[in-house]
Amino acid sequence: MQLNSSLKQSESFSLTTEPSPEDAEVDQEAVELPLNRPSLPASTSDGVSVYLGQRNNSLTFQKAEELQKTLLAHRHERQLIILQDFPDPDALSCAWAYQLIAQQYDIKCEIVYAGTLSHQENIALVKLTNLPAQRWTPQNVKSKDLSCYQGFVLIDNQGTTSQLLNPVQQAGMPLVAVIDHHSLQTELKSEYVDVRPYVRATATIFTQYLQSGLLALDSSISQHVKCATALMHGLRSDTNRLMQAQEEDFMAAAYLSRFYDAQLLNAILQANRSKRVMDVIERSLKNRIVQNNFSIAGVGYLRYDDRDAIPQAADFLVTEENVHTAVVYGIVHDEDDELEVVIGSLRTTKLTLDPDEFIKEAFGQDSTGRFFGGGRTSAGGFEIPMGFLSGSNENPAYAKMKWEVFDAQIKQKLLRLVNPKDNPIQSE
Ligand SMILES: [Mn+2]
Repeated sequence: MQLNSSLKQSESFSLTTEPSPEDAEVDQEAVELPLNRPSLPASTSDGVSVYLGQRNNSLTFQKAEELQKTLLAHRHERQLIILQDFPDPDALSCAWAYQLIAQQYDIKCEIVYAGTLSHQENIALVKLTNLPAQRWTPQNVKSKDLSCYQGFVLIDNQGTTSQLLNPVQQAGMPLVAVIDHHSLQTELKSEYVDVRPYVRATATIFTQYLQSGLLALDSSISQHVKCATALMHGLRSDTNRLMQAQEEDFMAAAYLSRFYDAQLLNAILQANRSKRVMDVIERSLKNRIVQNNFSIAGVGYLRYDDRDAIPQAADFLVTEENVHTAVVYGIVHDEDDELEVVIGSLRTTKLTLDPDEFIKEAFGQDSTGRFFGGGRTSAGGFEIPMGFLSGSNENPAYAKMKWEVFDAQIKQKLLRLVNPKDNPIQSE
């Protein structure tokens, strides 16, 4: 066992024997987690040596160690893990991994999101693995006693895509950790920050934490196997089934392959598309315009629960020959609140196109300086609130006019960048 000497013993970081499973159940007073130093021919409990990519092994170790210190400082607390409103497999699996890591420090975490799980694969993931995520709408968060949480954590997002950020900040809850792979969105005051935009999936970062020893996966514990399967799913779905994976992601997948349940993953991936998703894809095909290898499609109005059809339609449109980038958008409406928001997704296979830069350039910022969207490698998204223009769609002429105005404005903003004449992004 190796322990970094810089860790103070006073932090009760005792290196005694492993706790028995029963002890672990009752109380995890003492946390005994030797971190695996990657620079040494580190060995995990099962005696298999750990290899992390040369470039990042010291960073990973340093980050794992820092996270451990943060968790130690917050023992016996309760934390909220806040995900984006429409959490994807990467976010869900990493939140679960964080929860399991934190449990060892007697930190109780609840995983919450404000929107819906609308992608059939996400629903299957949550159901088949019993993933402990809960929906907290902006309405019912008001009835929650937020004072019982001593901190919150943002995973696979930086708060810009969650409606829960405001209520939680207003309650004065401190931000304990941000762990993400999207480009830095805003300066966040967080005790622990691990934002690595060059990593393809947050699941890769979390797998590296596990490899560093923050949680020793055990194939005989069903929850560990399910969490490893979820992480594998998150990693695959954020790397286009590993097509865009890089060395670090492959190394992470290789490590997870020792623990994950291939049959379970297969069952999750077997989830079929709903008829409504098929309808949105059909609309996107019908409405698309293709210019300079960009495919752009507005799909009109869609229900809140079908919101995830938009990225799925973008995934589909980008597969057309001569298309390298697809943007699909629509007006998503929440029938209860008469709230409407334009939601869009971008998918690209063009290596030189940075979705974060493209979306920020296309749509700019709102009056408070907040960008309407952003992205990561190969994918991005945006949300434009419709404010005063929301609702009143029972008047079909008004609804039609409203869609046409938004459709035209979004197209203008996108085509300004797609058009090679004054396009700063397109190189060839
Ligand atoms: Mn992600």
